[in-house]
Amino acid sequence: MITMKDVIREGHPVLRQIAKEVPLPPSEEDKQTLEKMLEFVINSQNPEIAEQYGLRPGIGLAAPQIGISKRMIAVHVYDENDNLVSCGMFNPKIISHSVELNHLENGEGCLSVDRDVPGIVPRYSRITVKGTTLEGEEVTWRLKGLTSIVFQHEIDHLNGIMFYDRIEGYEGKFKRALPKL
Ligand code: SB7
Ligand code: NI
Repeated sequence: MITMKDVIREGHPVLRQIAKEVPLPPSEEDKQTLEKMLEFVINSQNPEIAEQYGLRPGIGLAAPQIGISKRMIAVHVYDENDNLVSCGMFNPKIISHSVELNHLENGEGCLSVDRDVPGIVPRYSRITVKGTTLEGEEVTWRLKGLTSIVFQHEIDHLNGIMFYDRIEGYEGKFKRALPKL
């Protein structure tokens, strides 16, 4: 199983690389990796398992965070209506987004960042994301609220972007300018 010792910390170049598209249908190996990523995210939210293995709770994980530069993310999050979004996704892509922005009141954190970085991380309020699920289904989902923010955070990892790159006025050793589109 994946534990914190598998999680790559900031400063490692893999977190700054553009992850590669996963050829579809995914190989058995890629599928297994993504299954393990989702298992990690779920485990991290289980107080007993998290305590036993020293996991930091997380609501998402991107493959580059375990040193695999491929476009795969896992998300396990309850939205504001308590609906659960729990999925592994290959090649997630934001195909449209709102003009309106949103942010988490208490900022964001990252399993690859072992410190608090306070500040507002501007995100789109709503996104439409397209991708292929762990089950092999090609899906197009309209997301809002926390779920939308997690997907944006994870897809940023696939593009080598850290959450603090988006914090205006934050300056730190690892901060980078946002890439131009
Ligand atoms: C706050 C936390 C996360 C996403 C959005 C807001 C996830 C934290 C875990 N990760 O580092 C996943 O990349
Ligand atoms: Ni992160």
